[in-house]
Amino acid sequence: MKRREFVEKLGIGTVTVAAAGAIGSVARTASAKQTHDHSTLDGPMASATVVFGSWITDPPLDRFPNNSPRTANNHKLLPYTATIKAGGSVTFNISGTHLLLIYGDGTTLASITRTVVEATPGPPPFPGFINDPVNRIYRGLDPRLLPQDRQETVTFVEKGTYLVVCGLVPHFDEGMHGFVKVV
Ligand SMILES: [Cu+2]
Repeated sequence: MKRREFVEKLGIGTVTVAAAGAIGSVARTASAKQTHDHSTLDGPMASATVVFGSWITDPPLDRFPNNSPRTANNHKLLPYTATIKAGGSVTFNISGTHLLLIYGDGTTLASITRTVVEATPGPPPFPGFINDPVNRIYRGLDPRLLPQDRQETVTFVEKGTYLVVCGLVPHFDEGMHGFVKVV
């Protein structure tokens, strides 16, 4: 099905035309943002995979049937810098208790305000998460609610160098981070 047919079937086309006619280019921009982007992007830089924490195997680790020992997790982003084309995506392969935070072009670790939320005295105690929304383009799922090991795939529209950080307080404090370069 062609894109225009699809839009018309949904009845979006009529609304877009009416809105654009009434209030001009602002309405057109807003409606364009609400429509899914079905353009294509090819080549090896259309997407990348970043390991966001991984399990250590020296000494050997036995997680069966459901064991995620805090001390057996390697708090690294691999690669440290992933490069993709604008409009592409990065899949973060998350292993362990981590919170994915992504900040816009030019953000540094030092520029993030260390505001802590969700810390609980326990038992067991929980150290909480960093919550600084300034320049933040993405905050991932709460790792307390899920299987710890999961994937989150994020789209990057604008060119720039994005800072990727773990928002779990002790990991943030030790500097668990990397970058996504969008070219
Ligand atoms: Cu972490």
